[in-house]
Amino acid sequence: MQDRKYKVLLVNPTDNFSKLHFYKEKCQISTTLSIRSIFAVTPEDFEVTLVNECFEKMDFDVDVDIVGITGLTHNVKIAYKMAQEFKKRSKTVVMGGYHVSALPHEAKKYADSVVVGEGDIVWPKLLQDFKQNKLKPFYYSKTPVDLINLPFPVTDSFKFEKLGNLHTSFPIQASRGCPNKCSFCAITYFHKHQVRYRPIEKIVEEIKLKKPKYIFFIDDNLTINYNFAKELFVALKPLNIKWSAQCSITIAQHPELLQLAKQSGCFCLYIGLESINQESLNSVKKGFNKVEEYKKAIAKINQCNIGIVSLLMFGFDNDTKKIFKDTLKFLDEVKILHAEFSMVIPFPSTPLFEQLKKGSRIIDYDWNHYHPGNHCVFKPKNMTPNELEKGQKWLLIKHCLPHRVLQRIWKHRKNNFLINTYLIFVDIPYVNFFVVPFFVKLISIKDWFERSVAIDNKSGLP
Ligand code: B12
Ligand code: SF4
Repeated sequence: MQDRKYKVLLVNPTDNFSKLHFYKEKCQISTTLSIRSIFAVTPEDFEVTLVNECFEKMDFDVDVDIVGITGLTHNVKIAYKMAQEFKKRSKTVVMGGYHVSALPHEAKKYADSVVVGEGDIVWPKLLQDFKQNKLKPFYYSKTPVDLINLPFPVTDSFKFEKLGNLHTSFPIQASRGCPNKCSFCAITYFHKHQVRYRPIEKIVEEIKLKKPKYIFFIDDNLTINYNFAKELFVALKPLNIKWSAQCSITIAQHPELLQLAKQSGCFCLYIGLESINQESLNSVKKGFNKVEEYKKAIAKINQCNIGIVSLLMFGFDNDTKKIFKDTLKFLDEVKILHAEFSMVIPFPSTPLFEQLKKGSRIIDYDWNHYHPGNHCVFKPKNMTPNELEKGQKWLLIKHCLPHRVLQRIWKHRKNNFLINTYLIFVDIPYVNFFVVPFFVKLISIKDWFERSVAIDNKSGLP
């Protein structure tokens, strides 16, 4: 075994949306902890560089021994292309993350080794094997990783990045996994319904150490365990932070928890309403969302002065073309800050993917198209793919028309006016590209321009 320091490069590849200069996309992608967590468990005899390709031009000729690349389904082709470029230069390439864990044999065509599942325990082993020239083609994370002793993710190593402000909130993970079985959700196969929690004192210690002002809890469902959530919110109170998180609408059934959330600094919740059609929800095993209770639940959350961004999907088997108009009407009636729309996407290995594949209903296996905004990749039951694409675009345009935007700002005028106005605007396509970078003073105009040019000139991408 040699005793020199080996060099590892860990890369977060860009995606086709970020390439369009949507500033929000780029900044938000910074909130991922995937390779930051891998960095944290890398043994000290390896020197690590992180690259977030959304912001930095990838230098394929960089002097490294081994490259680790993450990726989601919609950007995995970019990740594969990147792996090929590194392999051409005789670098050892390892891939990990949701998509390659679902389809490890597909990824193996591009990488020397593929990590299936969580990387925290297997990555150090893989690196030792690499040093001894014994790299295996696949590494499987067989048991769910215990979060108790995990080191804090490395959060200060991407260039061009200022985490912890409103726009690029500081990512913290309090738990992993979700016990629910929604058939479209990639968490279901990846974490196999096993939920694990970090010790609350460690979360507090991390916040005290890194001192962020704004935090985004990247958990899939922060309030799935009410006792844990309560304890967490109590512990957050003295820290004087502002935070947002993803959770389920069922939080509204727990007024005490909502109050604690607000008192501990919660300003916004991202809630997967998914659909206003109960039959659709039932069909994808999300029947615990009760449409008839939505309005009351939203009102209760708003009463606590917490803003809601609701996530909605279209194209379920019980959806007809009427769903778009019905959803617009619903959104006009309720007080939410903003809604994000997505066509149903069957991510590989989810029960939904298997079901649609079995019924020969998947019409497009180009992973570039597995992004919510653009393409319908399957045959919906009650409309054509084209009608689904058009319907979702129609809804997005209607939802973002100036009078509706102003109405939403007006409805939220009494609470967190600036933050809410910002959150509403930032989700409007193009606004975030032109206005946000200067508004949040993330970067100077000169830096912003140079970054855009750097991204345009990026080489080696499909
Ligand atoms: C933060 C987050 C975001 C952020 C940042 C996105 C980004 N690109 O990184 C925002 C809010 C922008 C976002 C948006 C979207 N997201 Co998102 N997001 C997450 C979330 C909640 C946390 C990610 C994270 O940091 N996890 C913590 C880290 C530690 O876990 P991890 O990523 O699994 O990494 C571990 C292993 O996978 C492995 N690993 C990962 N990479 C590598 C690399 C190497 C080399 C190795 C060895 C190991 C390894 O080791 C790590 C440590 O154990 C996940 C769900 C989740 N809980 O993970 C969804 C998730 C990743 N998102 C998902 C989706 C679908 C989206 C959207 C398409 C949704 C939409 N409707 O718009 C968009 C896409 C935006 C974009 N352009 O990327 C899906 C992805 C499914 C898939 N097959 O691709 C997930 C899994 C959610 C879900 N329930 O299905 N998201
Ligand atoms: S969609 Fe939300 S509630 Fe359903 S399994 Fe995924 S994380 Fe859990």
